[in-house]
This record gives sequence, C-alpha cells and structure tokens, in this order.
Amino acid sequence: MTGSFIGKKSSAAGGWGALKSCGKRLLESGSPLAGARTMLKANQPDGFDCPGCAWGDPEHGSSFEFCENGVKAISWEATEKCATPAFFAANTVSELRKLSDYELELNGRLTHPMRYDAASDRYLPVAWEDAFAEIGGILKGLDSPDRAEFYTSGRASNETAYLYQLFVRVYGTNNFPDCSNMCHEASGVALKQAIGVGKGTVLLEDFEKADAIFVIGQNPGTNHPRMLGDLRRAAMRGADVVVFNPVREKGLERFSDPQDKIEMLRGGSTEIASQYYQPRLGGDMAAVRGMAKAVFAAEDEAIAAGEPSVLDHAFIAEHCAGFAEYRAAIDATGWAEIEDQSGLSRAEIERAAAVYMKAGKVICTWAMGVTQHAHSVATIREISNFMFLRGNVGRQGAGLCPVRGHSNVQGDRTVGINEKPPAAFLDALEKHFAFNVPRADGHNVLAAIGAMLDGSAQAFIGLGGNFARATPDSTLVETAMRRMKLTVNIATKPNHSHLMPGEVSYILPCLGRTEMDLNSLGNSQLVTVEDSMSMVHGSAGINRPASPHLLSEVGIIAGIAEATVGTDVVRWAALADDYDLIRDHIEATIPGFENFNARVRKPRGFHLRNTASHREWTTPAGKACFSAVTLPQETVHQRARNGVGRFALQTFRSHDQYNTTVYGLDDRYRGVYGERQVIFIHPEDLKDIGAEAGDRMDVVTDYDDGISRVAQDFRFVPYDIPRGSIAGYYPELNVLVPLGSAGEESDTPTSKSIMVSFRKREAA
Ligand SMILES: Nc1nc2c(c(=O)[nH]1)N[C@H]1C(S)=C(S)[C@@H](COP(=O)(O)OP(=O)(O)OC[C@H]3O[C@@H](n4cnc5c(=O)[nH]c(N)nc54)[C@H](O)[C@@H]3O)O[C@H]1N2
Ligand SMILES: Nc1nc2c(c(=O)[nH]1)N[C@H]1C(S)=C(S)[C@@H](COP(=O)(O)OP(=O)(O)OC[C@H]3O[C@@H](n4cnc5c(=O)[nH]c(N)nc54)[C@H](O)[C@@H]3O)O[C@H]1N2
Ligand SMILES: [Mo]
Repeated sequence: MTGSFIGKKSSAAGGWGALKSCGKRLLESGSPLAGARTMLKANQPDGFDCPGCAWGDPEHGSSFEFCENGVKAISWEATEKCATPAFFAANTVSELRKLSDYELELNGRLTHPMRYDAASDRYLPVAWEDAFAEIGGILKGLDSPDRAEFYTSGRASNETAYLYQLFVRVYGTNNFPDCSNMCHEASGVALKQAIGVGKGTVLLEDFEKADAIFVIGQNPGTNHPRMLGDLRRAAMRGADVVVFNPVREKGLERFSDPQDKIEMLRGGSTEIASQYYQPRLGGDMAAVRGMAKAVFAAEDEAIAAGEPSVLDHAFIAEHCAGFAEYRAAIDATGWAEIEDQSGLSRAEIERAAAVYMKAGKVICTWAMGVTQHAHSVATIREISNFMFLRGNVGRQGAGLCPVRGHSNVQGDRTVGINEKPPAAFLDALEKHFAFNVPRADGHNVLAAIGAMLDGSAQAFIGLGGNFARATPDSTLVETAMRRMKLTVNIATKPNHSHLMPGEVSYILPCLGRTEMDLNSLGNSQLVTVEDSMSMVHGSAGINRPASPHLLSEVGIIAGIAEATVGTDVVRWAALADDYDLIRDHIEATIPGFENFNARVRKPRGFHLRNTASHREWTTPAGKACFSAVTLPQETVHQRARNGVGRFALQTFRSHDQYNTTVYGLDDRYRGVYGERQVIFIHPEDLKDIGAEAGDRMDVVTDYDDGISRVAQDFRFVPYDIPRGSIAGYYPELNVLVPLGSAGEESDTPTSKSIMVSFRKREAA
C-alpha cells in the first residue's frame, strides 16, 4: 500500500479532546488555578519560554497561544508533588529501578541535592558546598580533562549553556556530547555543506506567504502543536500542504484549532494535508529525487515547446555550484529504483512534484523521520538540491526549515555546546578570557559512550536530560554509567539515569523555566533561548520554586566550576549573580549578539542573522552547493525484506510523552490507551507472521555484532503503515537500537531504521 489521498471521514486532531486533556493535566498538577495562571505567561513577552518545543512565537501573538502539549510540559514542571529526601529514604535505588519512566517521574520535583550512599543503596541529602567540593576534587584528580564527559540536554538556557561550555573549556576539554547528536545533527551537517549555515532559513512569517509547504518525516500534531496552527492558516488561505510520512498521523490530516472559537463550537475542522504520501522507512531521499526528476522532465518539455522555463536559471547561475553534476546524478537514477526505495509510484511522485512546480514559494520542513537514518545527511542535501531548483531558498515565503526539538537545542549550539567547535569561536574565547583553550575535537554522544565503556572516560556530568534512556543500546549504556568514578545529574525530576550510580554519584536539583530565579539582591533574573527560526528572546519564570533548596542551573554550574578550576580565569559567582554579565561575554565572543542585553528585553527579542536567508553563502565554494551522490545502496526497508519475517522498525513519540518523560499511557490520535508496549504494523504483515491484532511477541534486533537485543512482550496494533515498515515507542525500544548503527557524517543513532524480527514471547 502506498500513498493515497485523504478521505473526509477521519476525525480531527486538536479540538475538544485537546481541551479536555488540558483540564485533566491542570487538575493533576495539584493546583489548577495557579496552573492556569502559569499557562497564561507561556511565550509571553514578560513570561517564560514554553519548555515544550522550539517552534517560533508569532509576532502579533499578544494572547496566549493554546497548545495541549505545552500545557503538559508546563504542568509537568509546575507540579506540587515533590521527591523529597523522605521519598529517597523510603526507597532503595534498586527498588526505584523497578519503576517505569512514567511511575518514577510521577514522584514529582527534586527538592534537595542528594548523594548516593552505596552502603544503604539510597540517595541521602547533602550540602551544596560539600557536593561542589567533592565533584571538583574528583574532576581535578582525573589524569586528563578528556576523561570527563559533559552532556547537555537542549532545555538549558543560553546563559547556562555558555557558562557550562566556558567552565568545561577552562577545565580543558571539548567533550560535549549533546542531545542534538541524537536529534538534528544531520540537519546541521547537511545544511552547513549546502548553504553554509547549519540552521533553517525561514521565519514564522514565511508560513503566511508560502504557496506550498512540504512536511517530511514529522508529526507536528503531537510534537509541535503550535505549528499545526500555522499549517492550518496556510491551508485555509489555499496553500498546499504536502506530507511525506509512512504513518497516517491524524494531526496532519485534519485539525480543529482550539484557538478558533467558531470552529470549536461548530465541531468543524480544517483539512491540513492536501496530499499525503506514505513512503517506506528511509525512502525520502528517493522520493525527493523522484520529484526532482519530474521537475527536470517538465523543464525539458517546456524548453522543447518554447515555453517559460520551470527552473530558476537565474538563481542557479548566480548562486549555485554543482548543478551539472546534480542533473547527471538525477538522470542516472532510474524510476524503478526510485519507486522501489520510496515505495511510492511514479504517478504519485509526479503529482507531488506538480505542486512544487505550480507554487511560486515553497517551504520544506522536516524532523526526526528524516534525521535518524543512516543516510540522513544525503537526504537533507537532496531536499536542499530540490529547493534550489526553483530558487526556494533566501526569499520570503520560501526556505528550508528543520523543525527543532528541545526548546533551546539550537541556542545551546550557537553559544558553544559543540564537540567540534569552529576555530573562530575558540580564538574569540581565548582572546577574551585569556586562557589556553583546548583545540582537539571532543566526544559526541556515541564517542562518549564508547569512552565510558572502554574505561577511558571516568566521569559523567549531565546538564539536564536522561542520558541513559535517550541513548541507544540501553543495557550497554547502563554498564557504562556504572563504571564511572563520578556521575552527576543536574535535573528537575528523578529519572532512570540517576539510578545507575557510579562510584560517587550526585543528583543536583535545579529551578525550572517556570520558576522565579532570584539573585542575591532579590531581583528576578532573565534567561534567553533561541527558537527554530533563530529568534532569541527572554524567559523569566513566575512561580515560587518547588523547594527553597534549589539552585538555578547557572548557580550549579558556577559552583562546580569554582570548585574545579578556581577563579583565576572567571569569577563564576559574580556571573551567576548577574546574568547580564554572562550576556556581555556572549556578546563579546559570538557574532550576532551585539547589544544583547538591550535587544533581548524587547518583547519578541531579536533575530540572529542567517546569511543563507540573504543569499550569502558561507560555504568554501561561496555558493549554494548541489550534491550529486547516488541513492543509498539499500535502505533498512530493502535489507529487511531480503529475509523472511524481518521488518524495518522506527521508534517515535506517543502523544503523551516528552522524550523520555512519559506524561501518561495514552496515544489519543493513534487510538492506543493505557499502554506503551505496542508495535504498529500493517494488517497483511501481521497475517504473514501468523499473528493477530492484540497478540504479544518479543522484538529482536537483527544486527551483526553478536550482541543479543530483545524488547519483551509487545502487543500488535494493526495500522495504516506501509508493509515491511513498523513503529513503536521510544524510549522503551532503545534496547533494540545498536550503538554501532549510526548515520553517515552525522553519527546520529539510527533510531528510525532498525532491522528487527519477532519471536514467541519468553516469560519476563
Ligand atoms: N509533546 C512533545 N513535543 C516534543 C517532543 C516530545 O517528545 N513530546 N520532543 C521534542 C524533540 S526533542 C524533538 S526532536 C521533536 C521530535 O518531533 P518529530 O520528529 O515529529 O518526532 P517523532 O515522534 O520521532 O516523529 C517522527 C515522525 O516521522 C515519521 N517517520 C519516521 N520515519 C520516517 C521516514 O523514514 N520517512 C518519513 N517521511 N517519515 C518518517 C514518523 O512516522 C513520525 O510521524 O519534538 C519535540 N517536541
Ligand atoms: N530510540 C530513540 N531514541 C531517541 C530519539 C528517538 O526518536 N528514538 N530521539 C532523540 C532525541 S530527538 C533527543 S532530543 C534525545 C533527548 O534526550 P534528553 O534531552 O537527554 O532527554 P529528555 O527526555 O528530554 O530529558 C528529560 C529529563 O530532563 C530533566 N529536565 C527537565 N527539565 C529540566 C530543566 O529545566 N533543567 C534540567 N537541568 N533538567 C531538566 C528531567 O529530569 C527529565 O527527566 O533523545 C534521543 N533518543
Ligand atoms: Mo530532539
């Protein structure tokens, strides 16, 4: 079964279901009124940045933009429940490990710094000074700074991330494994090669002007609900929305906008996708190449008939390099290969291409369905190639738009969380702070895990996140964590990464985004973040902290830094007491932040200039670069089908989770309730393996490194998905993702293409 057009019958995403779900969350947070007040400050000029996702905020949005999953993210943090020392006293770490991710985080906010006590197998409260002193002592005692790994999750503010990278570089290493390595790394790598900057080129306003929007490998109904509002407005004014997604995602079909009172009252909804194609897993590069082939065919016909050209020759001639080679690569790729790899027919691909050719201005967005494959970099280059053909980069209403995940994952990179930092940035740091900056590349996520496993790394510091659950090969990573001399997790809630203590282990609790961050004078401190559209804006919490013992992330970093590297280079405490001073340092060392402190206090912040948006190409060739590679020899889907009973598995998110944080056990839009151990599969495939809907089996990875990887006891859910491609939830299925299977050039775990088979359930 390949792509098909949408029937009118499916019910819509959003709507009353979303509102009902919000009410439930607010009640569960323990304080519905305070919760509602908190919501009203989300993404407001005088409020905090929603910790939900990295979608941009509208210019004219003076009213609260409703978002169901934003509400979940906020009430998750603003809960009254607390995991106090009494909670840790009542439960050994071994007991806590038996809880699911969901059950564990239900215990609420961390309230005190805690140190692991091996004798009692419990976390015990500790004074901040003692924690800093011991952590500093161990870090100083390692025989090289490269023996420590400093992880960052993308929620950290610019100020936190900048101070963190400064501390780590003063300490002496570039070991910055980052959630981005598992996320949009391929977008960064590919776009840097293609257009000279590793970021998207569009602004939110461009969505109001585009004639067509291609949405590839993304599920905004769940993961970027505010984007659905923009897609809906585009669809309503007649723009085409063309979706490529193996799975029929309800939010992309129809959406009832809770913002729209009339639509809500009438029970109406808006059709989002005008065309919905269901490629096979990993088949997007072939699909995009097929569209380019159709564009070239139309171009040849137009020229022969003496009609206007389909291509933007002026753009290609003035701005691009490598066009002839690209055209040759397209000509050399046959339709049979394209159809087989993509799973779409030539006619379908031509229909999608017709939308592209008809549209004056095209935006292409993508997310994890594109970035978490072996050939993701090549696929994103192919998307760029395709967009260059009609000059769809660097003008209004058009452009490339990787839709980022964590609310500040893009900002963290901008301010220096980078294991391969550009020399210019290191030079600027060295000049400004006068210390010997480490020059050797550091570890990304996979390299860090390798070093932790082989013993060359001995300390792990996690600034947010849930390293051991978010990374592949969960069982191996746990072994790695337990081998550490030191593990430190800076966090807001307990998670499983905290329950794999090394020799010395700390959980350091921090303030969340929604909470007031007061300095020694009692003044509220502002942090900043950068969204997917490169807008930098302020964020200040309004709630009373969950506990008086919390420190801000900046305060915690400053404490560790002072105890580790002293105050010769940087006076950490002074910076922690006045974030304006951190912003001054950012301004002095990173281009684009001129007049930072003033500009960030303007209501919507400011835009970080993107050279490619102005058609300035900072690639070595000084041009926008076409790439001309062959299609992958074999996608995981093609490999799987060479054997009997083998499938290509992708791991995605349910509607009730934020990455490793599980809010609830439902996936409303996909009709799954009360459970997460499910596999979505085509009904015919189910028949072929002799199983029925509701049967349970174990899932086994097929990977040739001799390691056995099994996820036990998963229930089949028949679904509208191509044959041979199946899906299930992350993080539960991370036990199946092999560490050795990584994206070419991006080194991203291939969590959307894992070859698996099923076997009879073994007793758990
Ligand atoms: N509520 C909520 N919001 C979030 C998050 C969350 O967990 N919960 N996570 C945040 C983060 S860190 C991120 S990175 C983003 C993630 O946002 P998404 O990228 O939307 O996240 P996934 O759930 O992984 O969904 C991937 C989508 O790609 C499709 N897909 C998978 N493989 C392929 C393929 O080969 N080709 C195509 N065309 N499609 C494919 C899947 O069917 C699915 O619809 O969301 C951010 N926002
Ligand atoms: N199989 C598979 N694996 C994947 C993915 C996939 O699609 N499939 N997606 C990948 C992607 S895109 C990403 S981004 C990573 C995510 O990886 P991470 O960023 O490491 O994971 P999260 O689940 O977002 O982290 C949740 C934890 O962050 C902490 N936290 C929450 N808020 C704050 C805060 O304000 N400050 C601090 N210090 N801590 C806080 C809480 O303690 C919470 O338990 O996972 C990756 N892993
Ligand atoms: Mo992500």
